[in-house]
Amino acid sequence: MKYLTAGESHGKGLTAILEGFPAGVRIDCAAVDAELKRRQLGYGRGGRMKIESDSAEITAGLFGSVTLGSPIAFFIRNRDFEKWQAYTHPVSGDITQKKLTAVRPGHADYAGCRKYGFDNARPVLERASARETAARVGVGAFCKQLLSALGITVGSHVTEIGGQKSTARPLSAVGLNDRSDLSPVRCLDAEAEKKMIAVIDECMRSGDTAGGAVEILVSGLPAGVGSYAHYDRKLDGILARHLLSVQAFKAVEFGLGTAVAHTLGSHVHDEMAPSECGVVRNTNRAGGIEGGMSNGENLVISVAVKPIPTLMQGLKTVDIATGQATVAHPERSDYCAVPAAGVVAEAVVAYAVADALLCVTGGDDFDTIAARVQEMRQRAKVCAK
Ligand code: EPS
Repeated sequence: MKYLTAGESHGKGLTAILEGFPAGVRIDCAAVDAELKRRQLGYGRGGRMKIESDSAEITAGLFGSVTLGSPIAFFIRNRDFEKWQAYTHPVSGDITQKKLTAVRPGHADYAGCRKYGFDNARPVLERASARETAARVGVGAFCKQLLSALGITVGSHVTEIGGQKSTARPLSAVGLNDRSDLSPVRCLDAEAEKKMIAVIDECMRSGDTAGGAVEILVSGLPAGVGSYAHYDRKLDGILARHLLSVQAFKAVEFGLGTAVAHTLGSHVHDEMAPSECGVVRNTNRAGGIEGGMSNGENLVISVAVKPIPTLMQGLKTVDIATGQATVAHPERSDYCAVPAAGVVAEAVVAYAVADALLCVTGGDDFDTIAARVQEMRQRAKVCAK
């Protein structure tokens, strides 16, 4: 599969095209919108989320809610466009009337201006904005439904905000979002949740921002997705590439992650024992991936999210119009988007896992793919005999 997104944060809206999605998948279109709504929630968002009410207008690739195997296209309208169209209308807008030259450290503003020769960071930030992640969540929502029909579930929860850590480590993705979505910061640890909210409150008072970390679980994925045989088919490499392409995602870990650097092998690798249904393990420190392939355990992926670079208190910078020292432009933004980042990460993981799975199964239609997934599951059992 492949997908494209287009759209500026305050332009008309976001367009996505998902190509290579199999035929014969019945899509619950309300569930696509429900995913978009989940991304809009979370404590610490700014005023924009009160303006938007994201919904995907599906324009191609389905008849009667069933996929055709043709490219799927959808559009998510930006309500804020009404206030911005004098500047951002694709035909008549004049973006020179909305200049931003006090570039924000940590944002794409400066490098983007240098790259494209702009004297105004608006065209850069309009596209670099995390608004684009709404389109990715839409794409991921289709992939989640394909995976779900194959018995594969993706879920997430927040493990850290502003240095406050959750101790919860769920054992399955099944039912995970039902619990994490109940929390305003999508955290399963009630004590940590209070402290995370307090950190965000402090950011709102002081004009600062908070980053954090999210954990994504995938349950039900059969062994053998990805490959040890060539670098570009390794599942961990594929997942890392997709996750690190998301705005503000700065690090990706699988299982024990960076702790492998200071842990001996006897406490890193997951010992195996025979069982009726193949192999059992008491630990999953590998996070479900060995040799670039799923090994039949849950995928356990952690992502570090940086604090948003738009600070109300402003950081020291240079005005690219004058070359003079100044303070970065403070404007409406989020104080913390880590809860939403979990929803985005789920979507990106769902796409990457679905794509890697289709590479292994082949097949253009759902029934062919489902039969192949069934064979992959059977093979793990047969090996044990
Ligand atoms: C963003 C700045 C804020 C966020 C936005 C990402 O938007 P605005 O400038 O309109 O206040 O709310 O995120 C979204 C709009 C969204 O849908 O997630 C940025 O600069 O990246």
